[in-house]
Amino acid sequence: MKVAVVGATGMVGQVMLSILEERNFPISELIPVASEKSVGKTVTYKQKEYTIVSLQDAVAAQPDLALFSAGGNTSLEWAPKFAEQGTIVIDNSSAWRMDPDKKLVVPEINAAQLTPEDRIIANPNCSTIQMVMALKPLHDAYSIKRIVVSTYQSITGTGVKAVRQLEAELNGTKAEMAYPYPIHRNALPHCDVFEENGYTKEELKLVRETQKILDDRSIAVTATAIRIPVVGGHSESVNVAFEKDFDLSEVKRLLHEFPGVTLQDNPEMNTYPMPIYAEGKDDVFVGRIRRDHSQANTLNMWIVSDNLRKGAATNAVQIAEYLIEKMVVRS
Ligand code: 11C
Repeated sequence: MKVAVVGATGMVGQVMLSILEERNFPISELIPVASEKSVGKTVTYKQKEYTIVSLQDAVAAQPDLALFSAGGNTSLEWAPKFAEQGTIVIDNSSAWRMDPDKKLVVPEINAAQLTPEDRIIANPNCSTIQMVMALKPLHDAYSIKRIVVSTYQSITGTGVKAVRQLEAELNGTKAEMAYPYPIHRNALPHCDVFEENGYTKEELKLVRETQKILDDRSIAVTATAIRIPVVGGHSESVNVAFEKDFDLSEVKRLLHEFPGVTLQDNPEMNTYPMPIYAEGKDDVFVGRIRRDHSQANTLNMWIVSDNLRKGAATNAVQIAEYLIEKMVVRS
């Protein structure tokens, strides 16, 4: 396949290239794409250098697949230009996620919805992906009524500017500020921008995307998203109320059996998920599973995943692999 990686120099783009390589994705021609200031520079893929091209040149090259991680505005403008000529676009931005005509896909949950007519496919937000991965088998078994989620999000979700801010704070040097406040030794109750209703966009993504992926608008979701000085992944404290009662050992079995989920839950041994250990892995890790005794049929758990991998690049590549496997596109 001729594959364009749009946003190839960004944090997700770089991980995307690593994952395509690790998984030996069938690429006949790689087309790395980035903003005008990076055109002519190179990226490395399978120990070879590839020259970065402009979006215009990438469209002209007519790739079979374009993996976009270049922000919402670039996706809104350019994804249709690729799609119109037959390229399948898998878009990692928020641009198309809530478009009723676009599928919002986590392969383990709803890839079966995909058809050859889907030309722009939306990859969900990282914090949503890891939460729905853990919730899907439980929703199927007990039917979710309400979710209360608080996130503890890695600075890599903001991008390289945030990583530089933290490094500068640690080294006592100067860097451009990604956040309105220091991030070292801090916790910012502020991920993405504030909306008029007092929630941030990140919090609203957790509400709306969860309902769309689980295909159930009746699920009540409320979220608080926090940025912390961590790089390995996002963590989430999730309180979930079900219609039906559950058995804790069955909850653990369902999570253990769900593809892409790893159970790490043994308090006696201090075993629970942590971002430092989730970094570089593709799974979603779940632990601290316990009954909420303050309310009927309610569970608490802790979910951790590498936001650049399953939360972004891995999920996008898995969608592409599904399309190939089901012959929606030729490889
Ligand atoms: C963060 N979740 O950690 C964001 C990054 O809508 O794709 C990804 C933003 C998005 O800040």
